[in-house]
Amino acid sequence: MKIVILGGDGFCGWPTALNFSAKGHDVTIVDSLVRRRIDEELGAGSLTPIRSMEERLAAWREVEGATIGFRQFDVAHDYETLEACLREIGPDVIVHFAEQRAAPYSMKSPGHKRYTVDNNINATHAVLCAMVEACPEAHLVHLGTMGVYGYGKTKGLTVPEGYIEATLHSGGRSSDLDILYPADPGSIYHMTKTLDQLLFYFYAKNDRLRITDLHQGIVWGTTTDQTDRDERLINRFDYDGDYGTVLNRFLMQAAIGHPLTVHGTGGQTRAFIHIRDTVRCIEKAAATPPSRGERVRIINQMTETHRVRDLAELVSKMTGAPIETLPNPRKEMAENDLAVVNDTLIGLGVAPTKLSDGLLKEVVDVARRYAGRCDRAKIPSVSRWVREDPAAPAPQAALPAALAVPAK
Ligand code: NAD
Ligand code: USQ
Repeated sequence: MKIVILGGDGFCGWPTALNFSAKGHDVTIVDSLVRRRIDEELGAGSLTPIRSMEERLAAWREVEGATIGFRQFDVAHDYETLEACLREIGPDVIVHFAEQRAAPYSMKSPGHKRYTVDNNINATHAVLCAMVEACPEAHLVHLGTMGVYGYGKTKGLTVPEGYIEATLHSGGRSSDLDILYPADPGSIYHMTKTLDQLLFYFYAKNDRLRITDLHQGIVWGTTTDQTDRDERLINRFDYDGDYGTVLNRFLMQAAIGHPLTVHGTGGQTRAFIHIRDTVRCIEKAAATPPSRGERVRIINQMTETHRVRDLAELVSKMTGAPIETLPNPRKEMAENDLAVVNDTLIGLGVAPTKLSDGLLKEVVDVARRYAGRCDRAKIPSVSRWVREDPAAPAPQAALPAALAVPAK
């Protein structure tokens, strides 16, 4: 298949591109490399020494004998280039990772909130719009989030895959129908993913585009069979207070002798998936597109749920790292339960990688190898969901000009 990977320089995108290429597909990465500029803005790069895109692709050619194409442009704002690129390649599948994905980054300041909405909504809309013009038969596989469902308001229900049967009451009448599960985002970032869902709904209905939305849990781990093949193919490992996600942060903190940073009671329950299963699930989903005219297919891309404090205890028991309970910088339920349907992923033949499979130690080993690159000052999560003093001026965290929402 001809596959375009939007956001293919990122943590999930790079191993996905390598996996498709290793399976013999014709892969082109599109990325503006904006994440590398955000690393510079935050002064906190990947713990692992990721190479330039040129070096990555040259290493892959050497190791695998396969060529991956690369186009550098902004999917959200360079529409003509995007449409021309899709017209020229004529992809069978487009995998869309090209969004700002950190909840704390999206809450840092008015500039970061606006940047996240502008980038994510315009990127998704530009892709859909360009598909109608250039490749209406292609299958769009989008990386969404479990966070669209929200946490703590599921009232004991198991979270279904995207849709829920509802009975609506109005004007003394009632009607049964399947609706998108009510959205309940917990950050500006998560909110953009709920808005993406409506864009998908419209384009599937109006233009009969074939769309799969993968509601993915928190990804942990860092290596895959392909990234392991050469150090120049190494994947990103975020550990800082904005982009580092909870389990990888705990494993990295344990590796460098930093206390494990539990927010609040640690009673937050979240869904998780290992990066190797992310890559496998995307491969299977790409190969099984919905038909034209079918509703958006939604898959819960997660393999298990865990409570944050249980993860901290697990990592502490494994490594001896102490646990530190910190005031929660986020506005979220202190305690929540979470049960999730993931029948489609299992039905596609993905055998879930579990925390119990011994891979936690592998992440600690990777973190220990590159511990010298860690800047401990970047570990605390300093982005606040709510201003402590509403009368104080809004935070003016500087957004680099290269990321700023363009003036009209
Ligand atoms: P990442 O930040 O590592 O990668 C995103 C990539 O997209 C970066 O290389 C960035 O440069 C690129 N990009 C962003 N905006 C762009 C634009 N306008 N034009 C071109 N390129 C652009 O993030 P990731 O962890 O790989 O996440 C990828 C996707 O998966 C995101 O959409 C995210 O919401 C979703 N997701 C990630 C996780 C996780 O735990 N990492 C969990 C659930 C869902
Ligand atoms: N947390 C801690 N300590 C930390 C970091 C986080 O206790 O050091 C807590 C947070 O307060 C939160 C939970 O851990 O309750 C998860 O935080 P996270 O940063 O690991 O995950 P989140 O912000 O939800 O975002 C990540 C990805 C995002 C993806 C989402 C999937 O960055 O792209 O969409 O996971 S999900 O959580 O299922 O919505």
